[in-house]
Amino acid sequence: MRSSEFGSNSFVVVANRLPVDLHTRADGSTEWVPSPGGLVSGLSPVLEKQQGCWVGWPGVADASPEPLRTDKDVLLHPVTLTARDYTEFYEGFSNATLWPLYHDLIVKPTYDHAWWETYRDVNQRFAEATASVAAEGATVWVQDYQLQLVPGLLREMRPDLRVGFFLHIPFPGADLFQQLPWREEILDGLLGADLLGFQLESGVQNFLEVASMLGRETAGEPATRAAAAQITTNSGRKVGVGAFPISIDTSPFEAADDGADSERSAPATQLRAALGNPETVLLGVDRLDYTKGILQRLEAYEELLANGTLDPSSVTFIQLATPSRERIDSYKATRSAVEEAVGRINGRFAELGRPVVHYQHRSVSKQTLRDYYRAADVMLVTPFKDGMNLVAKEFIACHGVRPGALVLSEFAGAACELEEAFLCNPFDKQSLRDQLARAVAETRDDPDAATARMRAMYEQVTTHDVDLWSRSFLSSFTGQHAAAQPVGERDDR
Ligand code: ADQ
Repeated sequence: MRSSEFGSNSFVVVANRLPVDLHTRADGSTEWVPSPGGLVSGLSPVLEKQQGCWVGWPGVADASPEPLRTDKDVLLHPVTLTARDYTEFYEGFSNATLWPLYHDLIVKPTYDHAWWETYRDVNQRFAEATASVAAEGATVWVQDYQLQLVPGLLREMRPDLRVGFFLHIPFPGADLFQQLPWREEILDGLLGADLLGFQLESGVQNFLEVASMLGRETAGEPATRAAAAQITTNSGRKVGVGAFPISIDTSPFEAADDGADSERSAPATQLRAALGNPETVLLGVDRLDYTKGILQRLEAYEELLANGTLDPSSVTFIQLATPSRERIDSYKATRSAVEEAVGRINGRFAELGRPVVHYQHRSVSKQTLRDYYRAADVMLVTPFKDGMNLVAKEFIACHGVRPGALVLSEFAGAACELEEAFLCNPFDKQSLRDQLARAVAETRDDPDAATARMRAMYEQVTTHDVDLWSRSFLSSFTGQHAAAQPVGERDDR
């Protein structure tokens, strides 16, 4: 590519999805609506601050909208995916091969050579789009498992760029990764970056083992918010590797005027009144994904109602489940099982007009979500495996320093930072039941202890926000590690 063909953007984020999706209204006109998921929640504040360019898919097959600028001055540069790309690249290789493999085989991955070809083609298209918008010497930050070949492709097209890559989901152990027929190609694609970031040190460790297993030289140890480990590529280039735990933009959650600090806000109070003012409100908020353990948490709740530990007249459970990857069989099966459980539990324990489970299969606005976080007493975040889990952090930031509790899976990345949560093993029903019962009991019987836990987690989340995440990653490019807030032992696990 000649330098006269370079773009003008000095900071470019490349992600599978744009932060907005193109929706067609009933009358045929189109509108942009926020797209779901943790990657967008994490990255939007970073790009808005940098006024950069975001390269991504607009969420609809075959759509080719013109680039547009957001009201926060971010340039959105759409990449078109065909219906076939959607099936083979997005639903297929990304979400029926890589997603289950990287989440430790909760369902069995499918290895399909045609899907792989399409994954390669689509990565090529993302790399070309990025090369066309990036200025000479620009910083390009590639996101997540759908685009693991982009760093290598970009290095071939535009060696002038500084390329970082961040993986939002866990990176599996070498014994699992070696199942992947295209393990060499994926490793080479990733090693095209100058800096590779993972959520946790365990992900860095797994990646170093994979690189070493596939014959690359590795040096250094995993560290948090620093690229203290290095891999030497076949051409002799050094690639930095580190753990950069993602977090949230806490500012919208901290507005004291709507009651985040010590009192429940008016909308949250109204929400509880609408529920019949139960003594305890439990809350789950997830994409409807089999990794999130929604069914198992409902079953644990059901068993506590059945054995008398929880009284159906004093407790209610709200489960928000955002529709996700709805055409994939394992997602259809998960939805059916969840909805069957909701019906069964209400059938067994609800009184007229007083369901014990309120289930909503839809996205809600960020403001509504904040009202739910404030209204809830006990938040249930119980994935079998999760890179980080931003919902846990959003609840902590939003609920504030008041009695409350977080029941959190040991297998969510967030468990490394939120030690005061009621940690549970979602593979073990008894662990789920015990920790849920303990959390409810503490919020009722010992509000001081519950507040102390919430305070400790609130301080952790508000001092380790998304700004620290992006600063520490981006400054590791230049070797000047961000002056992190006090990094305690909890950061080193
Ligand atoms: P996700 O698997 O999507 O993210 P998570 O981190 O919990 O999981 O983020 C979900 C986001 O969607 C949150 O910001 C939440 O507020 C929002 N959301 C969920 N349900 C909603 C609803 N019904 N209405 C409105 N908003 C809703 C992936 C990885 C995670 C990692 C993130 C970021 O799987 O492990 O934490 O990326 O790196």
